[in-house]
This record gives sequence, structure tokens and C-alpha cells, in this order.
Amino acid sequence: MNYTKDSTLRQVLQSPLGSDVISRVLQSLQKPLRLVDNPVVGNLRLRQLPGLTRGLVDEEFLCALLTLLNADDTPKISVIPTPPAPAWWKESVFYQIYPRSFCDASGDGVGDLPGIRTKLDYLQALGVDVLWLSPIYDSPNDDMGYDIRDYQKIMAEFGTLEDFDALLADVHSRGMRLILDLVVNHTSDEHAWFQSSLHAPDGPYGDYYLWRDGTPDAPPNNWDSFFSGSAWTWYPERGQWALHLFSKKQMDLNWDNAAVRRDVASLVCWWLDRGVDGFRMDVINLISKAPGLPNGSKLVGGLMGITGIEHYFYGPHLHEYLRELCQNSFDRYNVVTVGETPGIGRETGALMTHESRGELDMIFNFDQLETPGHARWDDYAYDLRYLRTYYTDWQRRYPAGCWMPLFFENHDNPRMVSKVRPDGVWRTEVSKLLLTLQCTLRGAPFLYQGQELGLGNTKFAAISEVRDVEALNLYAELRKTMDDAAALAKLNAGCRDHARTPMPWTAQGPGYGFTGGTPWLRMPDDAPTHNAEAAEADAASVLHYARAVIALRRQYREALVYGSFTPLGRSKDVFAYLRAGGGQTLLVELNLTGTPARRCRQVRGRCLLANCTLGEGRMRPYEAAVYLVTEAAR
Ligand code: ISL
Repeated sequence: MNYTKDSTLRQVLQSPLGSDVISRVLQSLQKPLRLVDNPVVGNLRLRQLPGLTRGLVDEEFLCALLTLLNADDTPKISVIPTPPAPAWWKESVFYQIYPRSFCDASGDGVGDLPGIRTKLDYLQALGVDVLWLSPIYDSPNDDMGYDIRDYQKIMAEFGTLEDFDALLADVHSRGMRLILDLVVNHTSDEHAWFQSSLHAPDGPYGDYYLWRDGTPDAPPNNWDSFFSGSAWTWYPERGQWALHLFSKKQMDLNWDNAAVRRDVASLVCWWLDRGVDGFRMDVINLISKAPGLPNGSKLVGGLMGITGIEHYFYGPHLHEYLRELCQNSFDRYNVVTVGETPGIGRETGALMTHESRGELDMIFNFDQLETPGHARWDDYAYDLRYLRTYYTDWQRRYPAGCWMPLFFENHDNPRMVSKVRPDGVWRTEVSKLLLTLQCTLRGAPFLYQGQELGLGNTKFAAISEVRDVEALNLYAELRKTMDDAAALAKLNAGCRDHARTPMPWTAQGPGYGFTGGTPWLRMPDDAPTHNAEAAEADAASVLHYARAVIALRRQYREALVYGSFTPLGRSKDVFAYLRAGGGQTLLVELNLTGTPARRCRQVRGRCLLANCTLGEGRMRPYEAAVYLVTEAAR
């Protein structure tokens, strides 16, 4: 279908992209998607929107939307509730390691590969199947390894290729797997490709990056960098601008150049031949940029917090490039791929991951990390009740041939327990509740290091304690209009360093078993109380619960991995659902609030696991329990 300004909202909703965009806009306005089911709203034509929304939706936005809608006419993937096809990675529990902060064997204050090796017993006992390592490649660390200088070399602080091979062999010998982080939207400006591109524009790498003509005082367009300021840097050596969507040292590759795509596929195969079991793929949806790199709409910029994004978050060749990469690398191996895809919604996500499409196995959608109307830098208490709406929707509407990752934390976000309860109350219960959700919904649980200890945020008292480039740039920006205390308060709300503080293994400071040296980033405030040693000794700890709920997922695999999902009850406070398969039915019942709630009365069963002593009457605050259903009440 050809979309024009005369298309109705209902027609736009039929397109995967249109549906995702409308959902996102409504979500940021805190309006329900069913608004569009209203015949009057559904029949509105696009051209009416600027007038009706008093300019909130403007002409520029409509033009950008129409270009995107008309670029791809693939229909939505229909939701046919068939049992999912089995795959090893669907049965796996993933665990993300931030190597810099996991375990330091060398004593230099920075985590390393030999350190990870010493913790494999711990990880195996936890029950996780796949380890995902954040980047371990050679890097100048402007963005802590997400700026790669050499894809075939290990970062000196982390060890050597021999250390890597030894780690991989140890992981495999335990029946576990290991995936790496593939960062190929951009490279470091110190990568040999970029250096050659910069100094030899007519050489073989001259066209490997996004160079544009202009004068030093006017960037080629108005795109923002995700890390503050313009997305362009002027290079006098070449007399041109180069694009960097992230820091000034993370230069975007030109994926329209077939040689770039060939080189990426071959470096992927190099690692796969070494034995790695797959990749998490950094901002992989950003690789295809709109031809001509047009200016971004101010409206979208305001809504999304970044100008220009509509021209590359779902670019014209995205599917084609992913398919090509898959054919030339992943398809030849039995591996898993997880795309990190900021801005991609459920319908476009299904197009990127459906088993019939040959692109990716899963994508990270981040919509569950903030409640509607909020963004990461907002200081607010996360209302867990949103998860009931969010997951009910995804579990029912994400097609059977797709698989979703289930996660609340990673190295880019504050700790979820602190978002839910900034006051620290009910920390243990909330941690266990989140783990219960992750291990009992349909999808792949991704735990982030320290989550199993119930670690919370750390208060950064001065900017000198912060290491992350995003936060440092933002702080500099904020200080133009705010005092130090106000800027720090903003940073403390959303800073990525909360999740990057090193793992406390023992109760002994100052290194808490992470290092014998000085840690590269301060230890978490929680280290004296929330460390692996203390957790091991306490049968009621989050760690013991994490082991139990992971084991439960394995024991009831037919129901909890492959089984059906049926939500129960109408209360907004309680998320209750059945998972059924292999002749067994499990009931999961979660009180999403900090006050007692009515129990779900429809089903009776034997309690297999709970995060508290179950009360006789009402559910306790944040109570989480899993039952084996023996009898369904009428
Ligand atoms: O979209 C976002 C909101 O600003 C970001 O959270 C975005 O998803 C994220 O910054 C992308 O993250 C990944 O790529 C970055 C790197 O700094 C992150 O650590 C990585 O996870 C650039 O490589």
C-alpha cells in the first residue's frame, strides 16, 4: 500500500512500522493504544493531525513517517498461537558479564579474563547456561570497550588471546556457552580502518565511514550524538566531517559500502571459528542510514530525546544487511544472535527476529525499563504494575516464531531494584520478584552481574567518582545551566556507572574480593552487605533464590520455556498467569505493589517456590510465588 497524507490512522496501524510508531507516541503521551480502536480516532487522516494536535504532530514529522512507511511494505507477522520450535538458546539462561568490573586476577584494579575463569564454579552453581561478555577487544576505552581499535586482539588489561581460548575451553567443558559483544555500527577512531580512511581518502578504506563535505563551522545536518552535542566532527586532515552517533571517538561505519559488510562478516566468522557461541550485537538497528542523511525532525527529537533518529533507527537497508550478514556468517554455525535495538517496537522487532526471516534470533527492546512518560534520567519511583500490561501484551502478541529476551538490567542502566524502591525498602523481595518474572515468562532470561546479589545503585558524591563518557559529557552540558549539586542529582538518577561498579565477592574492603589493587570505579555502596560471601551464607538471600528459580525453570521446561501463557484476574496490582505444557500447569502470582493484595482465587496448587512466607489471607507486599496447579476452581 502507498501511504499518503490521506491515509487514515487505522491504515497506518496496519503497517508494522506504523503500529510501532503510533504505540510509541501514545505511550510517551501516556495514552492507551486502544484509543485508535475508537472509530472516530481511527478514521482520522494523517493530514488532519497537525491541526488537531495544535502542531504537536507537524508536517516534518508526517513527511518522515510517510518515507518510513513507504520504504518497506512487508506486512505484519500474524500471531498464530502454535508451540515454538525448540532451540538450545530458548532453553538457556543468559548472564551478562561486564569484564572490567567482574573479577580482577592481576591486581591492577581492572577485571580480566583470568578473573572470570576463577568464577566459573560460581556461575555454574547459579545455573546459568550462556555467558555474554561485554566487549573484550583492544580499545582506547573512550566508551569502555564499545570503541574497538582491533577486533582480533584482546584488550591488554583483560589478558591475551590465549587467556580467551582458555576461558572458552573452561566454559565449554562445563557444558556452558559464551557469546561476545559485536560492535560494528562504529569503530574507534584509532582503528586502522579509520586512520587509513582519514589519511588516504582515495585508498581502499577511503569510503569506510560516513564522510561529508562542508565548512568547519556548519555540520552537514542537525543530528545529535547520543552522548551530547552534534553527531559530527570536523577533520581538517581530510577537510571533511565524519559522523559519530555516539562519542567523538566512535566513528560510524558506512554499511552501504559492500567491502565494509564483507569485512564485518569475516571478522564474525573469525570468532565463530574460534568457538564462540554467538553475539549480542550493539545498536545493530542503526547500521543503515537514510540516503542523503536529511535533517531530523524537531518533534521526533523532542519525543525521543535525540534529533535525527528517524533517519537511521530503521533504515532502508536494515533487513537486507542483516540477512546478508546472517547468510555469510551465523547461518553456517549453531549460534545465537541478540540485536540491541533501541527504538524498535514489537512489530518491527518481529520482522527482525521471526524464524522465517533469517535475520536475528532476538532483539532487546527497552520499553520495560521505564514506565510510560519517563526516561532514564528522570528521578522517579518505577511502578511495577506497568509490567503486567507490558508483558501481557508481548506474551500474547509477539508471534510464536519470535522469542523475547527477559531482562531488567544491563551495563547501560541503573539497578532496577533502586528504580522500583529508591528508599531501599523491600529490596530482597523485589529482587526475587523480578527474577521470578524473568524465569517464568516465555522468553530468554538475561541476568546482569550483581542482580543475583540484589545490588542497588551507588550514590556518586562528586563528578570525580564518575567514569562513564555519557555521564561526563552530560554533566558538562548540565553545568552550563545548573549548579554542581543539581547536575549530580540528575546523574545519580540515570547514570550507567550504577551498574558498572565492581562485583563484591567478599565482605572485606577495600577491594571486596574484586581486586587487591585500587578499583577503576568505586565499589558499590552495598558491598559490605550485598556480596557473594554473605549471600552464600544466608539461605534467604537473593542468590539462593536465583539458583532455585533458575533450577525450577529447567525442571518445568515444557511449561516454563515452551508452554502457553494465560493471564489471570483483573486486578492491576497482581500479575498472575498460568504456564502450561508437557501435561503440567504452573501458576505464577506476583504482588506488584508494596501493600498487601488480594490473592488470585481461581486456581489452587502446591507452592513450589516463594519469596516470602506466604500469608494466610492477603498477599504480602511484593509477594512472588510459583505453584504447581492441582485443581482449577470453577
Ligand atoms: O537509546 C538509548 C537512549 O539514549 C541508549 O540507551 C542506547 O540504547 C545505548 O546508548 C546504546 O548502547 C550500546 O551502544 C553504545 C554503548 O555506549 C553502550 O554501552 C551499548 O550498550 C555505543 O556503542
